[in-house]
Amino acid sequence: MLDGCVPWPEEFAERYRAAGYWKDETLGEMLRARARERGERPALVVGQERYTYAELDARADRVAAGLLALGIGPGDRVVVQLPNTAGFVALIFGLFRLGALPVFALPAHRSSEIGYFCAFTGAAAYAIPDEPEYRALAEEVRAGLPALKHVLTTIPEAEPVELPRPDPADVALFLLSGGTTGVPKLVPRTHQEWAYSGRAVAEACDYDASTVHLVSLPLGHNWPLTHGLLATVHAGGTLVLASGPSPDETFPLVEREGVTETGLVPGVALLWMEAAEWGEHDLSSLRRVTIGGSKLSDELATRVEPALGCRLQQAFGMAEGLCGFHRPADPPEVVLVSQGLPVSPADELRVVDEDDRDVPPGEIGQLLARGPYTIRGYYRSPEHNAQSFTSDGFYRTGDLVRLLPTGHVVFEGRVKDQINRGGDKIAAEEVENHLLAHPKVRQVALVGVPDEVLGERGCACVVPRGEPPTLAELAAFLRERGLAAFKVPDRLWIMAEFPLTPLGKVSKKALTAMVG
Ligand code: J2J
Repeated sequence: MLDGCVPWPEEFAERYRAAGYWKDETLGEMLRARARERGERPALVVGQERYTYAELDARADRVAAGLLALGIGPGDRVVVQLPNTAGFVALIFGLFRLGALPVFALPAHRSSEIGYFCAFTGAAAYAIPDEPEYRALAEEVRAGLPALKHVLTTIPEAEPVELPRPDPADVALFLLSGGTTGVPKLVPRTHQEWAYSGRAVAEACDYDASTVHLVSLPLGHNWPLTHGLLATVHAGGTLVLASGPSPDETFPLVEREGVTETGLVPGVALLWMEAAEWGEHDLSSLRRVTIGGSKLSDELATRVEPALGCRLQQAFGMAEGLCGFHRPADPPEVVLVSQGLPVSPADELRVVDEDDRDVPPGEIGQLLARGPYTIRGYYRSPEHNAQSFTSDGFYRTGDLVRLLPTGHVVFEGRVKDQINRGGDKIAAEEVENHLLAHPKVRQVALVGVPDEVLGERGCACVVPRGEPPTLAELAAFLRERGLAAFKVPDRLWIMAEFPLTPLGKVSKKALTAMVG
């Protein structure tokens, strides 16, 4: 396995292979298999562009050859920051075929994040849309990064060539962790286990060739990548991409393409429900919407099916692996109050107290997870790994949950210092570190405050140094430092001093109660 990554112990790898979870198949071969079986079937629709499986497969081969001709080869890292386009899909399958590793950035990331991803992974290339804003961003991060040889504003293509086969057990890509630390952590995923996560989602959701899945969230996130791209390709269905979740764009697409499935964060689901009341578009092809990424309130959950005229399913998951979806046979009383059931029979879940002891069944504790598609460690992070994983390989999710007798997971809160702003995860420490560099900030703590649409928003609690800063000043400062806009606090709370815990640490719990 790639240097800096933590492999599964052989005993587990053996078990996962024997049970058929891990197959001797790369991600590139997964697409090839579909193209062989059903080459003429529609695979991908983006605007007016349409690709059959055979066409997408052929383009992936040309992209792999085009990358190689540029000098990008097996093992090279490529930071991918593209909107939801056909080029995005072709590029990543080209990279998988070549054995080069995409690092999935989000469109909202700016120089602070992108510079870090490029430097930390030693990226050879950075793929961006051909737009002035992204070209300027690329110029900015390129200075001081000699390893970054290419900025790709178009997807290179060339006559297909024979390529060595990547090892299915090796790392195929990097996802970003929502994280809780000062700098984002990178999640290495291998061909065979990540492919399995897509397969397991397809099976849990009963996907088949008639599935038409619309992705309107940024595709470079684990949820749309596995539930949208991988599960759909596995089932031989059709993937439809929208540039964003606005009903103006997505509703006509649902109608035109006969979309049957889509995934939405709760805030977007609310928007869709309101827009559906206008009844301007025929949404009757929708069989189901899946809501996840942040907690869907029980109240909103009851309104989804009547408003959208299709079934509701909830989903939870994490870039680190474990994910859960409801099953078609789950009764409404389970679907309305839980976030889903783990997708693999081999997922191992523990719910523990502060001393890592299992809590009694049905009680709330931190969720720990281990299994055939949950990582054993972050990339090149031995110190974080010692904290984020138990000695026997369980990932500490930082989520407070309880389990129903049926095994369904109910999200009850968090122990990790992270804000979930409508599905966008913000590591408090990362933003605090930036704010501490502001001359008017003496002490700072970022906490979440409840928000009806987004679930939570960020509030910066600041003890000033002399004259207090304004929110606008802090926002401009963070943007100047190249931080993604969704991490900029929505509120500012100026205080003379912070409440402390008995140990003398800043009490975020007390702060949250004060500002909430
Ligand atoms: C409450 N919190 C949730 C939910 C995720 C499927 C779906 C989502 C993600 C994802 C994903 C939640 N209710 N329904 O990767 O495959 C919070 C938890 C979790 C964190 C992970 C997938 N669904 N969360 O959101 O890596 O706190 O993945 O630990 O972005 O989101 O975030 P992320």
